[in-house]
Amino acid sequence: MALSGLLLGAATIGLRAAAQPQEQVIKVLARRFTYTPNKLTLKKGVPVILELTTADVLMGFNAPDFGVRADIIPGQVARVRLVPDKVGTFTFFCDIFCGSGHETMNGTITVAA
Ligand SMILES: [Cu+2]
Repeated sequence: MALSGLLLGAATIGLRAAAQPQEQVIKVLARRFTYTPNKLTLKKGVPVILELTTADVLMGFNAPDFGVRADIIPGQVARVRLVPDKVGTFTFFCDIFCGSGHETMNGTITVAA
């Protein structure tokens, strides 16, 4: 009885995993005063996970058009989910002062239909 319940549970988890495709993970490395990559190309309606890390100091990641922002703390991975819900080219930028050059620390998110 207990065993069959366990098996049923395992099968349900399997089905759920199959029904929901894994979201693409995009790693973005920040360093004074750039992001790598600094151009992201996404498809409308296909959410992605951004894994943000910094090679040197505390950085920010802000993509206001998609309501996404994060602190990128040295030694940690900041994970944010971005839902590209509109087509066009949008800017993301560092919103934590990180030195002279900070003002030009940005990149673009291009969303295609
Ligand atoms: Cu900065």
